[in-house]
Amino acid sequence: TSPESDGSTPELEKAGLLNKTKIAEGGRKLRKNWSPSWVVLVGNSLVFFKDPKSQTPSSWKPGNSCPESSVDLRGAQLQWTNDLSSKKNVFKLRTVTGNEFLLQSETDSVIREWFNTIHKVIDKLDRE
Ligand code: I3P
Repeated sequence: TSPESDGSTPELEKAGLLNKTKIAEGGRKLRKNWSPSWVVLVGNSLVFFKDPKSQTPSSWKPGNSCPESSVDLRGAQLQWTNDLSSKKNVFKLRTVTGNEFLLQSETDSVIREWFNTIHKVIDKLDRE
């Protein structure tokens, strides 16, 4: 049985600090506003927390702090992008509902790990 099918807490896959900006909501373009975000990949969702300074890897747990927003990865699309930002190491995440986010890290290995891990989750959901 998968971690979620027995009703237990979904598995924490990854957590860390990334720069984030939302660039579209329901397909409508938004003005960019980059800010650091504590990002947690848990189960089928990417969850964003504000105020990363006050976050620890355990503080995402239900009741400990309130997420700013979360993204359902089912049907989502992930792609590296050079043209949507002047920053390096940027990828775009697009949800089925037409919300688009850019995620970025100055550290090559960090952003590569995030890309690969999110990609695996999306691929797994595509095969279900
Ligand atoms: C934006 C801000 C962003 C920049 C964006 C600017 O200006 O400088 O950091 O995106 O570029 O428009 P403002 O703060 O006035 O909204 P990048 O850092 O990702 O390049 P863009 O308009 O070319 O997307």
